[in-house]
Amino acid sequence: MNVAVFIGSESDFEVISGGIEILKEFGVSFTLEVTSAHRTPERTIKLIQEMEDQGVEIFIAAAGMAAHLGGVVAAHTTRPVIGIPVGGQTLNGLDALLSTVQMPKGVPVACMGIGKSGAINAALLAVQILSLKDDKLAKKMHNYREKQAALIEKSSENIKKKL
Ligand code: RP5
Repeated sequence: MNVAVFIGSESDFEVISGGIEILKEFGVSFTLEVTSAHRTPERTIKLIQEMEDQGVEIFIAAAGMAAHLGGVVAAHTTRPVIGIPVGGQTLNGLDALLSTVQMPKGVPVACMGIGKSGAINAALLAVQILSLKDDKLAKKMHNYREKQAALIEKSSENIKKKL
């Protein structure tokens, strides 16, 4: 198992599903658990230990509102933790963004942007970290970037046709 994805609530799943698709696309082995820093604190800590025992190298933590899941995970592992602030509540994710990004010094969480783009970037960042020691994955990432660039060039041609 390479990556453990923790979400604070089942309601977060829809937001992070794009990131899950990326992990699948790149063939990264992962597991997903719903676990909450405040509703199931013991379970969260137990899961971190279990994931480490299974060889998980990177944790992804997605939560909304006072999003302390990333910070709690980071407090219990020295492996990289990527945080995704989930929006959709009263403050549209600004609360979760600040909670995730403003970790006091000493225990970092690599905070992505709010919501669906953040979830996709979290998965891509995880792939990039794993690529450091996996040439096949690095090649896949290179191809992914090339495809993205080709799409932008195609868009440019499409728009020009409309002018
Ligand atoms: C957070 O509170 C979760 O990560 C979720 O984003 C938010 C709302 O949770 P639910 O009330 O939908 O379970 O803990």
